[in-house]
Amino acid sequence: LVASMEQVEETYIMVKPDGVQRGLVGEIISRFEKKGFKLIGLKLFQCPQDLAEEHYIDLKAKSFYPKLIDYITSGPVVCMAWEGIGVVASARKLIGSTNPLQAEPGTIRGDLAVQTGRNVVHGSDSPENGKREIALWFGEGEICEWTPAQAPWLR
Ligand code: 3AN
Repeated sequence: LVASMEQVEETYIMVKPDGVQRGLVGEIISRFEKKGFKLIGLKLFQCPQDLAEEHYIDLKAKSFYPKLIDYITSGPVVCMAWEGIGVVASARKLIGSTNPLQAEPGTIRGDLAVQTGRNVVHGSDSPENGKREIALWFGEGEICEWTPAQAPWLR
């Protein structure tokens, strides 16, 4: 576990329709930027039914699955790919528990949400799922691998 925390990973983070409609997009992006992760993909996107079903395929048997699909397709989402050392687990910590009432203050859900069915943000739960979800939500050419410039224009 310690070794995996030192790996450069990629995670899929998504502001859900409630987060977009409540004007929380900037605030949520900000949490990951300030932590020091690198943004490598970003778009506003209306999720089609089939993509929602594929994304949540592991939850297909759950009673709340139809509601979950309705929720995630109810309006545009903001799709993000973030890269960094241990970014998958760290992003989950920044996001907080699935049930916002149990999420610690200081986390995104702890600070900004009340209900599990409206928990404003998604984050991949493993490096494997990070890769899978980025490939699912982003097309070829939408992920930008970049290195910070030396910024000579500041001197
Ligand atoms: P997390 O998003 O914290 O990884 P998961 O993967 O267990 O949580 O669940 C995926 C999504 O399914 C949650 N973000 C939430 O929107 C929804 N969900 C999970 N549990 C419930 C539940 N008991 N009732 C309604 N929706 C749920």
